[in-house]
Amino acid sequence: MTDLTKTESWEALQKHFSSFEKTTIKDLFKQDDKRGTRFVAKEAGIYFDYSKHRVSGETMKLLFALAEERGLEAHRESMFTGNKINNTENRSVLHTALRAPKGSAILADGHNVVPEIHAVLDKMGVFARKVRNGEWTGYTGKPVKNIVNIGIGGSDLGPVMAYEALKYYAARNLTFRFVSNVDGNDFAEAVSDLDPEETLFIISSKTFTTLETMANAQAARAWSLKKLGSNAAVARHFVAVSTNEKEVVKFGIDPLNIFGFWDWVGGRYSMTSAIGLSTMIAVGPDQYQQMLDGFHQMDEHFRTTPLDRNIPVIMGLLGIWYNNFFGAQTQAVLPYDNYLKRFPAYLQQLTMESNGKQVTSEGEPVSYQTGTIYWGEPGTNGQHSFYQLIHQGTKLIPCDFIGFKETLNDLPSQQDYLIANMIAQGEALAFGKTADEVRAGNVAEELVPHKVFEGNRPSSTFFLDKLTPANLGKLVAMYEHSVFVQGVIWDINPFDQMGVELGKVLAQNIIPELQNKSQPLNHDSSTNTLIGFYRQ
Ligand code: G6Q
Repeated sequence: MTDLTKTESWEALQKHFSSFEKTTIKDLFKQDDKRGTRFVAKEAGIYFDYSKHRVSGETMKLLFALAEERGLEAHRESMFTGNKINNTENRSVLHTALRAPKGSAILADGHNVVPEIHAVLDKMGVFARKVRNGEWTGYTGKPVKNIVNIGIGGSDLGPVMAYEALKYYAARNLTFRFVSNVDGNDFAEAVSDLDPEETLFIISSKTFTTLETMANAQAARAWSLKKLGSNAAVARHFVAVSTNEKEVVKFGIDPLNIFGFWDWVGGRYSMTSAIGLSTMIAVGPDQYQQMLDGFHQMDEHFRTTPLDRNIPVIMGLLGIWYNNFFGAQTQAVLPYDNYLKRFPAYLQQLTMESNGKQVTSEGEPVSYQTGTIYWGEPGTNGQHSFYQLIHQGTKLIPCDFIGFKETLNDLPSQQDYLIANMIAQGEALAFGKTADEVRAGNVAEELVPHKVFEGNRPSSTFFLDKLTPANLGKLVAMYEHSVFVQGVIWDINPFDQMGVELGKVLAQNIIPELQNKSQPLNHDSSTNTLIGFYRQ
């Protein structure tokens, strides 16, 4: 692919940027009093207001031209039709097939994957129903009441986020816990008040070799068997979500209780695979299906809607505009819904593991910035901590506000306070408060500069009806596809994660050095000293 910075549309954007850079959001609203209704996309049940961005109609036109020049539409089709776009691992990327309706046909290596996806979904459904209605009993005959998902990274963040997001819809007679960290304290706290007779472990690991997950699975097995006695209990208290049947069976899990998936599902794209088993048990197969339908609706929107109304495309391109032209380093995600408290953490992996890449798909060093840093917390909590820097600091931080018109719990006045705050933040960031406006409030002159808000700080607002399983699916898919859009523009592979490997390998070297104090150390002087400190 042509170097991004040498493309015609990039050069046009650069030229446009130098004349446009100083235009403020206030100017843009003055120039066009309909901006607040024109820079809006209403698609797939999402109201997406991007009017408070530092873009004109011309900017958007040039950004869409960039997407076209980089072949976004063809790449998108390649992903949806199972081409091996994960070139470094020679794999298709078919998380969108996981939510395709029964009866559709999507080929990977010439083979329709949809029937096997639905076979796993049906199997998950049967199992989830048994657990939910108390039919799935433990080794001593007691119904299972506690579900502990053990997994890490992509085998943890989606399940935790979805459980928290959909807690309102979850079976309240069941307890859900999530263990990920190799720090034994994570496991110990998760099970401290649980009874092994009533506890089911879901060992979620695509590879079934991940150090953290295997260590926690062994701890869970020892904890269970201490009370239950017999190895035969494992089959009633452990199920696995994995692609590695051989290792699962070695662990002692009944092959009938393996929920499989495929190598064309990347870890951080796996929450709609069998990795979602804990979510399905929590909300039930019907509501889980509604979540999948929401994902699919967004997939279809992304696949078929023209670029200029396509929400993930617009989001991805705005990200490029700030990252590569304004030099913004980070992007805040600020859900105004407490159920979405783990959503920013989930997005951190999705966005940063995908697009934190320093070479192009062909292995050439990139000559431009890639992967924006994503971070955030639910509003209004963040307003009382880090929003200060977003409003009056020296950094440009585009924000995503996410809100719902209806609240799930019946406290309507609090819902008004919540949404008023979300809307007010976008307004304050964009328009600020001038020195004259501050003075009009009879402020002592020496305090005026401290109370000025320069404004011109961009934000998107996403408004949905309410936090349903379907709407959660749409939101996740929307970010997945915006990550893809950016990967195409930057010509990087968002679907591998070589960067997490080195630390894992080095840790394997250090483990025996910690356990055997006489083993000589051949690291650098800092690493040697740290190991020595621990050994003492
Ligand atoms: C995600 C990454 C990574 C992965 C974990 C867990 O895209 O590949 O976060 O999900 O390392 O891997 P396993 O599921 O194989 O245990």
